[in-house]
Amino acid sequence: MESRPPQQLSDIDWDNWQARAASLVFVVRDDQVLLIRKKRGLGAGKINGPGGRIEPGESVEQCAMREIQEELHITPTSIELLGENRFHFVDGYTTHVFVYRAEDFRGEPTETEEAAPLWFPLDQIPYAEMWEDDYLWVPLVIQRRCFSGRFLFDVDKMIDYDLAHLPTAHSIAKP
Ligand code: 6U4
Repeated sequence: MESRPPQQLSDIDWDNWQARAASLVFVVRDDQVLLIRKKRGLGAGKINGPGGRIEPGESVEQCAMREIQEELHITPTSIELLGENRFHFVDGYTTHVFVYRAEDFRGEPTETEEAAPLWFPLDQIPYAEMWEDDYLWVPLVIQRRCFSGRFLFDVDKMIDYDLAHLPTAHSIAKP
């Protein structure tokens, strides 16, 4: 049956919603955050955290560690899960992004074919060059608070969202 594209979150059947998991990692060190200029894939040209989609057989933590290694050639010494964001695009694309914070890493952030590293002071995060939802929840990552968000996008325009603060990350179910 042909159905109308969703226009708001309530048009989506969230009980049966499915998406490939993905990761984002925000390294926060010395009052700065390490971001990337993404050079290819979804969101190319935007500034974001390093991350990408899960591969068969890996956990979402392993995905987060692999993506930051591939994109910036660094290895976080530890990562902490803080949030999850469900992104639904009106064309039907979905991605379930698990958001991590790291305090430190080994290696030197290095530009690769996928990404260029950029450090920003915590009070100068470049939201105008990031995905439209990021100003809503990146501050929670900086404050080390937990959250769960759902976002409806038409290409890169956010048309609806909700964002819940969570007391802990325990209620986030990982694949
Ligand atoms: P691979 O090839 O797996 O590295 P990539 O293009 O990075 O693919 P994709 O296309 O599924 O993966 O996009 C997932 C990545 O894009 C995750 O790192 C999260 C990020 N992303 C997608 N929509 C986003 C949004 N609205 N806000 C945000 N990050 C988003 O902050």
